[in-house]
Amino acid sequence: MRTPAAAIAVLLWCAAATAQDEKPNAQAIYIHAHYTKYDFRIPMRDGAKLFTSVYVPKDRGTPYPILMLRTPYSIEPYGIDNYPKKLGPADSFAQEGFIFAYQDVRGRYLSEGTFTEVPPHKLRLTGPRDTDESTDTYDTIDWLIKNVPDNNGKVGIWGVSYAGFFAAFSLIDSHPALAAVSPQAPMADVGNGDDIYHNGVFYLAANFGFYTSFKPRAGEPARRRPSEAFDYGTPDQYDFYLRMGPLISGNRYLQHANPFWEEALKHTRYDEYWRSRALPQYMHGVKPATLVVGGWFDAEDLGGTPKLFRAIDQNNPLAPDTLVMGPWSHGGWSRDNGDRLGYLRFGSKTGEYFRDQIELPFFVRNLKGKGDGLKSADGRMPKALVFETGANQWQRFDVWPPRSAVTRELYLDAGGKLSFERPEQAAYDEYLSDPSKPVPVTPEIGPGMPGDYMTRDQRFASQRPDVLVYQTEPLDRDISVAGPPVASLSVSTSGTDSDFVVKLIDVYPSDYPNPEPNPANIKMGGYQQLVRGEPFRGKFRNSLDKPEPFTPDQPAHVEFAMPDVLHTFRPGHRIMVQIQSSWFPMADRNPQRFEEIPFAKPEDFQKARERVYRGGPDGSRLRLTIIE
Ligand code: PG9
Repeated sequence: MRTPAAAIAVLLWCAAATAQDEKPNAQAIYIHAHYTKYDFRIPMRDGAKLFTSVYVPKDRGTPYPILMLRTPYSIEPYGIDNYPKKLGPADSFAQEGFIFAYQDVRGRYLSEGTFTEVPPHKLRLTGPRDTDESTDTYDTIDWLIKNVPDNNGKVGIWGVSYAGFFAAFSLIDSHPALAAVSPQAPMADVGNGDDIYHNGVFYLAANFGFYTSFKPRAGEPARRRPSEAFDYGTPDQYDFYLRMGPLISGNRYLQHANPFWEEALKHTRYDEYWRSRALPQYMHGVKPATLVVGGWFDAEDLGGTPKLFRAIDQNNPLAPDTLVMGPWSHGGWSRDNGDRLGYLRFGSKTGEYFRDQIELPFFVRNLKGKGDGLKSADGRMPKALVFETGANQWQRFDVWPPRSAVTRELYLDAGGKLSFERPEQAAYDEYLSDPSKPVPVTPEIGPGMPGDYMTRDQRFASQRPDVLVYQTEPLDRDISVAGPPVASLSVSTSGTDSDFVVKLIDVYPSDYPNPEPNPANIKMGGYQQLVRGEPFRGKFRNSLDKPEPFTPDQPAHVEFAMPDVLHTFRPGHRIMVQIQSSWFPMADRNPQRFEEIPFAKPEDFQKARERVYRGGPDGSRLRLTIIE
């Protein structure tokens, strides 16, 4: 972009910012020098006005596309003289040049109307003034292209997490000017697989922490007040949640903080309340190019990301769509180098690669008609641009999961063995699951769901008597698993309900080198890296909407798909499976009695003897799609 002669204004702004102790970095200085900010109250079809800040390049006369973010988390900084330190999804976007529009969604901060948590899509509007997030997006785009001077008539939308949900929403009955959308870690199915429930299991630590700080607005539109972090009164969240007891006891902190907490506790089944909030079902007639982005180690919104992509891909064969999955935690691709996470090293700066080689070219191609976008040298568009963990390399596939993947079954066997040969001998292994001593997520004292727990060493769990462990011999060749691993279990419980958590683990050889430097003194020899783990609430084994008790000690079939992976188990490594009945305090505890769990009484939580059957035609196994 051309440098404008606004140096004095920028210097004054820098001086003011410095006086307020905000140190403007080079990017902030660039933004202030090259963009002018305008605030608009954009009218929706029902008259509600949504507050929108628009940053317009100063070199007037050149048409630019509009790149928009819609968020419930505030579009700070407010005020036309206050500029953010970043515009767009990554620093390079401001230099490339776009008109950036940021909007507080309906009912949040300076926007009028009423906010509904994870607002459902209305299949039928009651009249021309009825609205949902799809109409709000449509009305906003319509207004922007008609009122912001020098736009080129094309609009793109991106967003991570909650904003990713709003980005995905924009694909429903989209405005014709909407040309490119990137839902990133979109909360595409919060009732199953994303933030709130996973197969009927409530993600306690994720939600509790969130709702203590994310609260509805008290009245009229207002700026964000500084939020106070919840004081757990202890660094030990395992202990905090154990002492809190049944979920209903959380009401003493949350009842009047956020009604969504109470809604979540009321809707323990995957009922209409959750179904109506799941976006994949509405992905018909998608016209914009889409880039669906997620992190293999995203503790919050991994489940919905591939589901949303699959729905877009299957229902819209002509819409250009690509899935990007990298070795990232929640939103890590938007801020981190991406060369490491926890104790894992990925051999390259995967975050930078995504921002520079994938995200920017995607929007530049689809909004400016410049460059080749994501096309490779041979002119092919990838369906999936996916980082292969274990082998640490990017892969491009023209279908996801890749065409060459074949289904193989990995069977649990006697003596803690795991094998691709089906064992003839039928038997079982058992453990005692005690809700008063649930299996923790990590061995450390700290948060209930650390952001990188999905990369963590599981050796602490192998040592527990209430965790079953099965592993292969050291591998003599690469085994690359692509797509969703499926747990197919034959189990019984002495109670009438139980959870079953299945973890797929990569066991490193005992001579695996430690990282350098190694301040945490981590021992990588024998590291048991969590590749994928997912819990399942047994009473939902036949339907997530119709719970059924177990008959005590009678074997029952429990089958569920875990979120996708692309992971290569290297020669010398072993594949391990762990099975346990709690994963606390990330997952709420099951009293192991058939009942409405949030409202259980403390004395309802009882020990249960869990059996996992192996061998013979019905023995427990993992179904994997393996690239051959
Ligand atoms: N994924 C986040 C979240 C939403 C709702 C409940 C809990 C977490 C988020 O937007 O950050």
